[in-house]
Amino acid sequence: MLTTPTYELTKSEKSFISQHLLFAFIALAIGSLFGPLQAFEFSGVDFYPLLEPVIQSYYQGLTLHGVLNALIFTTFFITGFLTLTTIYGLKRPLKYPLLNRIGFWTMVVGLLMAAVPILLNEASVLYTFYPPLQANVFFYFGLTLVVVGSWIEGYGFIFTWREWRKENPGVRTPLMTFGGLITMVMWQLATLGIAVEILTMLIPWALGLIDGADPQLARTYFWFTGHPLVYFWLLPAYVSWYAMLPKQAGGKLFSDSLARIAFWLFLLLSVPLGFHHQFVDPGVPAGWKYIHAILTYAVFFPSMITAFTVIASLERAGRKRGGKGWLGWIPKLPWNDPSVSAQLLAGILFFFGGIGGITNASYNINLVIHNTAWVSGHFHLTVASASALSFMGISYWLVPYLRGRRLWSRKWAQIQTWLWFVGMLIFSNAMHVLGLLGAPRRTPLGEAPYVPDEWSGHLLRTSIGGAILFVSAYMFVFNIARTWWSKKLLAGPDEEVEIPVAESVHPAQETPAKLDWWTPWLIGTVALILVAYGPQLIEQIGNIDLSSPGFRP
Ligand code: HAS
Repeated sequence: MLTTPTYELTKSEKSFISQHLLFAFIALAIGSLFGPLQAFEFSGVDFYPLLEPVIQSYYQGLTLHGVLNALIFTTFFITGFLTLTTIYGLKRPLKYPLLNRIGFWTMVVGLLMAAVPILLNEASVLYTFYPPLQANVFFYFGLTLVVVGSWIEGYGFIFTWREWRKENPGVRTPLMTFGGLITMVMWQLATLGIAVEILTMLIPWALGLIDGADPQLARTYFWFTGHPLVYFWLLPAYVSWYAMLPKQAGGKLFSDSLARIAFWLFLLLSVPLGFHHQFVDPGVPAGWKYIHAILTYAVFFPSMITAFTVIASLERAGRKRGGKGWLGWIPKLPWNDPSVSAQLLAGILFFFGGIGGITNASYNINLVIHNTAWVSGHFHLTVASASALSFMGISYWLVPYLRGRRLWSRKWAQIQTWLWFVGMLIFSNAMHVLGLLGAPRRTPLGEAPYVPDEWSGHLLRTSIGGAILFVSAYMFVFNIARTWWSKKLLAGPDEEVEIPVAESVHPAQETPAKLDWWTPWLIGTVALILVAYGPQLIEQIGNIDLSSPGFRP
């Protein structure tokens, strides 16, 4: 039986959140079409010529794959999901619903504005849009609006929380809301990098107001945002792993305090380490690279806390369900719930992604793997699994809840999560091995004359893994679409979908008040960013050299 709902979202709130998810799933459906094209191309099966003149190049397809999946699917899903965790966690409507609607439609306009030049092959600059690759100015305008729209939605969450805070002095912020707020505050700080890059360099350059761009400074601006971008993708999955999954597994969160410490450490450490993407950049002094490498090792820590705390919570749940021995609790977890299996499998894949991340972070080893297929293997285990597979798992209860309809097929959902897991193991392992053998990333290897025989088996595995992932992605899209417009409404209390809210073993109110106190953490975060980036930004801006002309692939 359901526990008494503490707050029932209104129809209009459910519809607003649904609009976010609709755009997210459309982006995923289109973006996922290009995944297998790249993967099959690796085995010499090149479908791109068949798509001409609509899609004119491998790089246009790769840009669509990266922008739609890594930027649009994630941003729309995350802002929709965090709207829910704000409203449901605080048990109150948004303070300024119109503000959040403005934010949402700003993102939509930005999406459409960026999509047109990409589809016209006027912005095949990949999701990192590094100059001197130059896109049509509307691509930059569009991305700017997507970011500004997410800022506005984030402020809407913060204003809602502040009003709740005034009315509930001394009460701990509900964990699902707390994690969402950390995510959006970190995002507001992190996106300052690309805001400065686009507004002060790329748009004037694309408009012809300045002769050229400064690729080195542009990369520094980009990676100021680029690494915390990954935690913008990851933390909403962590909100579910901490604040919902323990309940779905039939247990409780092992420690509310540890969860909050992990989120605070992500606020503190997400931004000041972007030079670990620039270990080979000539314009960044080695000393600063070392400092960012050390900070990268530090940001590893909150994820290790998460691994410990979430698995401890799952172990308690598994033992409550009769699990015995060291590992007997694992099969006792509710693997038959596709929302749970998706998130457990996402977590297992993320272990491998995390180990790869710490490998990337080591300055000398990075010189071996940088710009190789290894990195693509890494981020398919992280954003495409830890985040994307978790978002699919969340959708398996969230879409039925929002739409008041039964999930079309639990069986399909079950199979989909395991197909993603198996396909990703094959795909990402092949990409990691190819990277170690020297295969470059962002390169149509199928037609490359330099491909040695020793790569062929791994290129084939990449294609096989990619095909399995494509089937899994479209099983998800089809299942969600059938649910979205299903005629089978949820009928009666036994069918109602509950928003999972995990209690913690020790009540959240016992968590030290300091772990709900923003000022010192915000001051520390800004201070660390200034220390880690200030001197280098001053030096690189002081030496700015806007002489690199743009070119289009
Ligand atoms: Fe990364 C490059 C370092 C995490 C995404 N990363 C990338 C790129 C992307 C990306 C997209 O230091 C390519 C960018 C480009 O286009 O050039 N990354 C790290 C490190 C971490 C890390 C140290 N990355 C992520 C996450 C991402 C992401 C998260 C997306 C969501 N990454 C790098 C570096 C590069 C890089 C360099 C540059 C490489 C180069 O040279 O270009 C850490 O945050 C990782 C910590 C993670 C762990 C794992 C903890 C495990 C957990 C699972 C628990 C299990 C559960 C389930 C709950 C320590 C939490 C259990 C199941 C049961 C059955 C019990």
